[in-house]
Amino acid sequence: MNLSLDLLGMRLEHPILNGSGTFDAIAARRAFGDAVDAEFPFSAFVSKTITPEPRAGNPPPRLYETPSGLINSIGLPNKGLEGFCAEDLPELTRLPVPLVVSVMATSREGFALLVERVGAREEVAAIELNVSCPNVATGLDIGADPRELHAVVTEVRPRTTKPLIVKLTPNTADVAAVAQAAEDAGADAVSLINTLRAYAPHPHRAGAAWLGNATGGLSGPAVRTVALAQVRQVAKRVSVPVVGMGGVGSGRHAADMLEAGATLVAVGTESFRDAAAGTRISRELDDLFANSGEKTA
Ligand code: RRO
Repeated sequence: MNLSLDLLGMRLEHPILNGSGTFDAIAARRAFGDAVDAEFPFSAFVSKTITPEPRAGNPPPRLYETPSGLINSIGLPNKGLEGFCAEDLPELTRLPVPLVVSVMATSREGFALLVERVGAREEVAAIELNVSCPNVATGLDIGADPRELHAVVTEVRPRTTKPLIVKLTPNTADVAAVAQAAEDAGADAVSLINTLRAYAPHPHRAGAAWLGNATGGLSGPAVRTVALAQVRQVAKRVSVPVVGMGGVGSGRHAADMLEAGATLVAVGTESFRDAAAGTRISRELDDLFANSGEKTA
């Protein structure tokens, strides 16, 4: 079967991408050499989220394993806009697939700066806006509030001609209303879900938190059915393409996302167990379609 598609100005060999922050392509190349580029697991690469200024990230511990899931509280460590453009962008440009850069800020101006600067680089095929954070001026979680999100996307939309993908948070009352606000303000696509807010109690100290930052985000198989419900809800509401993710670990899971209304599927936590999961899942999806005779069966 031919799973390739043209979407958001990108030629994609199959519908499987990585979820932002779950596959470090630069570290993989350092460890495995050019083999990583020769059989890259994803049809496009989404970078770890960057912010305007460098960040050290959260204090450890940063990970907690749950039954069928993983809580992370990484806290967005990154080199900042300048460091990313100078050091990481040249490395990521060598990848054999289109590059999507994920950005996050705590103000409309911060998002505007990132989008303008990143969007001006011809190596960048599309920009993902990670809105799972509060606006420091209004105190509202940008991705949890339709009006706040509408204002952010309206601010950044005129600053680039590159496709804008808005990465939605599941930690909101009405994810479809937030998705609708993103589309109304000019988003070209939405992606979901980011992680579900979660708390891990310390195993030995009563009342204490395990994670250095107390709370984190849950991902992995445990969130897959939540993700499917939200992808269905959003895909029914918006007409822009939906990138579905959350606990996808097999071709069958990817097919479930497509049936729920996604056009592309991202793999996240599964890549920690198997760095080649993207390749396996796209092959399994291919086999499923070949055997069923149609793409949506
Ligand atoms: O860096 C993180 O802790 C993090 C981010 Br930016 C995100 O969007 N989702 C997540 O689960 N962790």
